[in-house]
Amino acid sequence: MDIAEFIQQSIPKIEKQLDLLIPETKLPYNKLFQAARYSLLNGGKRLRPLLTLVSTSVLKGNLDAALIPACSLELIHTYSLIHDDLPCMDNDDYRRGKPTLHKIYNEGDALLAGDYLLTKAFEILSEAPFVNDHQKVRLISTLSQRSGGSGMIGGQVLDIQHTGKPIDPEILKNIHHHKTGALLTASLEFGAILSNASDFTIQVLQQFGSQIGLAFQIVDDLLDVSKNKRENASGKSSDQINNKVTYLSLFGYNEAKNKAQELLQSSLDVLMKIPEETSLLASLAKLLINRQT
Ligand code: GRG
Repeated sequence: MDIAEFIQQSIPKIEKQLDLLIPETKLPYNKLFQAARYSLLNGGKRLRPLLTLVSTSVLKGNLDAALIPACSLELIHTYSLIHDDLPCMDNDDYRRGKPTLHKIYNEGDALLAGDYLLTKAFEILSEAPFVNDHQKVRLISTLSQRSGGSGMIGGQVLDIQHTGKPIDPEILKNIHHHKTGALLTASLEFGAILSNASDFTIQVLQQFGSQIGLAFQIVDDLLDVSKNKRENASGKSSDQINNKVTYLSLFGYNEAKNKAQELLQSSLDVLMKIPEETSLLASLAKLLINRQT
């Protein structure tokens, strides 16, 4: 099976599972679930669940067991986007072409929907079918580290700390290593944990994740600017409005593009260190880094 077929088969399963995980209720506070669904079922690329399913498949793990853990990553990702869009952070009005959650509801409801998705992610991991207790503990530990203070949240704090100030490439790399790379790395590690892979394989996937995480962020910076040139009257991206240093502002278009390609190439080299047939993962990395939208 090639990556296009794999994605075509996997996306409907991920979408269906996400829909089932957060149903509407008859509770008097049903708006919590409606708000969470508004952001969760809103057309993301589902990249993190896909990375888990592809890494599980490459390492010959059980794909049925991987589905709920894969979705837990999307819950965390969605919470981070909701909180990142809030007025106290990036103050964004639109996400994926639609009004952000706090614009439809209000700040308090959006904050709580994010909190709910965050806690729900760990709830579903602790109850995941076909996953043994040892694997559950490793998944929970990995997700809390990668999304917490030593990962995504740490990266967000570092980002805010440096907003509006000149920063050098090493600091920018460190911000995105934490903010973007950590959750992508967790997605790959999930596949390894579910497949009982060796520590060596996990280390290789961590290196691969870190490199594609940075390359993905560079491409996101480049696409963000071209998208905003087309869609905004100001032609400015949220990063530009918020006075944030990006790979584009630091290196310029051509050098940033070259950097993404260099990182992609070194990620593919790293992948060759494990004996398994990894072409599905390599193809997904190429798709991500060469995407145009
Ligand atoms: C608020 C705790 C907290 C963390 C925020 C992830 C994050 C940290 C902020 C989101 C903004 C941002 C630019 C993050 C970098 C990661 C990134 C490129 C996110 C977009 O991910 P995609 O492209 O999004 O996978 P879709 O819409 O496809 O789900």
